[in-house]
Amino acid sequence: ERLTAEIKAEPFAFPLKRDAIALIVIDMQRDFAEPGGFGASLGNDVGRVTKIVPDVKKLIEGFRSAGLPVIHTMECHRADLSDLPPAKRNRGNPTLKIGDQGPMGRVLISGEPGTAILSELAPIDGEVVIEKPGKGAFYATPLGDILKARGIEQLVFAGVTTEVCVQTTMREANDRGYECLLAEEATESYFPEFKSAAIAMIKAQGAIVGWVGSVDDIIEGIA
Ligand code: C5J
Repeated sequence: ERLTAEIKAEPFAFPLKRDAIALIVIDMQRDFAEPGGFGASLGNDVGRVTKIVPDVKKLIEGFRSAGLPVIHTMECHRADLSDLPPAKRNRGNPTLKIGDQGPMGRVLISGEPGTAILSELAPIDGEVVIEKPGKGAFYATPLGDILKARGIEQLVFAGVTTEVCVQTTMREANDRGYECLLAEEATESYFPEFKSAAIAMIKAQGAIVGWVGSVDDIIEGIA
């Protein structure tokens, strides 16, 4: 029998399926959060990302305490760059291109120090970690098969950046039939106005992409 409840959310309550929900934490990597990384090389204020770490941690711990799955993603590429389209490598005129040697190793390359998830938010044994070459976590990854095999039908979203990798993945998930709930304080953008706009467009038209809720309400709902 399916355990159901509701989580307080916008634009209306999220219809929780307690035995079919997972948390997906998008790209909380050093390269997007620390000076000297890829995000900073594009001219961004990475301090905005660091500020959400306590809320992301709280949400991860809420899922772990509830015995529910936590999935992590990392935006990164193979060392030989075979999964990096030139159109992506050359975009944005960054001081450091993907694959270049930077202060934290080769930028956004699998296994390099800067590519790692922030130590406070590191995956623990048994948690799925998806390495993704795109902005969306379903493109060119095993995520869809892993969710299907585990009977996951609903995803709570945290991570960065709200309007890029988080929103792209939410839209990919929504089109694949997942019900998506974004944790508002556990996501951030380098641009505050883009976070607000992404949240507005996600929940508009009766949750056309998904729901938005607070970290506390989500933790209370799954407990
Ligand atoms: C970006 C991401 N913004 N994780 N990556 O390039 O959102």
